[in-house]
Amino acid sequence: MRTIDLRGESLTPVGMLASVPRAAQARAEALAAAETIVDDVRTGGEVALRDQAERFDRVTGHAIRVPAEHLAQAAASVDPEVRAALESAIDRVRRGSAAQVPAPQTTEIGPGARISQRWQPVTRAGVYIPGGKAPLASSVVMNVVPAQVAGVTSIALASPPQAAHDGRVHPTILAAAALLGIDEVYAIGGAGAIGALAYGVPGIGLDPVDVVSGPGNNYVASAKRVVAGVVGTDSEAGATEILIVADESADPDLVAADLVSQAEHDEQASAVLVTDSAELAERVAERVAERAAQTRHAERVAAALSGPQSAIVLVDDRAMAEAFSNAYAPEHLELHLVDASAAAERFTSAGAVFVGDQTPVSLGDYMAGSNHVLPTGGQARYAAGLGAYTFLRPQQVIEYDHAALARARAGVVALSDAEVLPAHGEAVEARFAARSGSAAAA
Ligand code: HSO
Ligand code: ZN
Repeated sequence: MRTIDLRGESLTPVGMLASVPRAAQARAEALAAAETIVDDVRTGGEVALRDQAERFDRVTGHAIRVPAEHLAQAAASVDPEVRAALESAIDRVRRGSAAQVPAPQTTEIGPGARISQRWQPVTRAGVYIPGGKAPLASSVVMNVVPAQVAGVTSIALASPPQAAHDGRVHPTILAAAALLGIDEVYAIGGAGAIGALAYGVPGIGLDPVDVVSGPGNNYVASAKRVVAGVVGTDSEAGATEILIVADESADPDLVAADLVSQAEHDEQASAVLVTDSAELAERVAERVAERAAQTRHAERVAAALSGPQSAIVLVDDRAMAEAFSNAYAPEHLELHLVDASAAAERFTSAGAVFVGDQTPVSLGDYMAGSNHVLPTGGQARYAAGLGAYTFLRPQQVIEYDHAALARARAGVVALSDAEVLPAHGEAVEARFAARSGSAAAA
């Protein structure tokens, strides 16, 4: 991992970002390809899905709608320890997501004038679970549980058919779905799956959904951009990122372990340490090299850590570390600081914040009870991770009685006249006019 010394530099947020640029994504190309794939599914239905499965997943003749017995088999044969871990994760994420459903609230604007704020679940959700480098069964939990907690009653899940599993969805993904009570599962992968969920596939009984969520590669993220506007989508979860802010009190080995843990996902993953301690920087660099050499996915980790998107960044002080982190807006932020709990509130831009050295990101990936589908690429500046709110629509319900309307009457008429939209004012006046033949006139 290279070290960048920013000490003594007075950089703007843009300048800081330029020193550790995220891995470039060939976005235009992926967007064009995703557009074609989604369009083929929309117009070609099952035939297009089978063609894509053959081209991209090397699978033919498979069951696209996963039969109930495949789900039952997967649930029965999953390793008992994995099953117990999934059950525990489901319980923790369910409890962690409950706070994401706001209670309805009624505001009295005046006597007889009420506005109620309610949070309405969407009718139907579609979740996508990738099957690429690693079959992420935990992502099934992270997508489905918030939808269920939000109150969504119809949930469809799509995941690629796997050549290594007879064209079935990966068995651990099926087991997780079964444990969550999901019985509508489709063996469809990539951008085509996003199109299928958004537009539906009548030939196989797949009805369109209202919201599509879930992580995926560049093509999946691009497909979500293609269908945005037709359906709601969650924010983009691209290549994993970890940014650790540490001071001299930090344990270099724990910092190194956490950097390597997220580099394990992807050659494009970003692992960044920001510290004001030159000594810690040196020791972390040593420990990273040792751990990276020994780890199972050593090649992938080496690629991620040696890329321009990963670095150890030396800063002057805590204020500069905060400025860097807030500008970077990492997917995951870890604070290894002597006063981590108190400091956390100053780090305002991150998908999720992991406080103290006993709270590694990999805890959050599986068992913390938080969600691991988080905004990447700096989108944490404005976007949230996946949560129950992804599947909720805030709505206002307005109710006035006649006397309350009377008190707002003049205001409506004045503004409607000012906007030269007199029929607006007339609609209010109609409530106060004596009408021939009406009860009011009698
Ligand atoms: N760290 C990943 C999520 C994940 N890790 C799933 C393991 N399984 C993206 O935040
Ligand atoms: Zn992870």
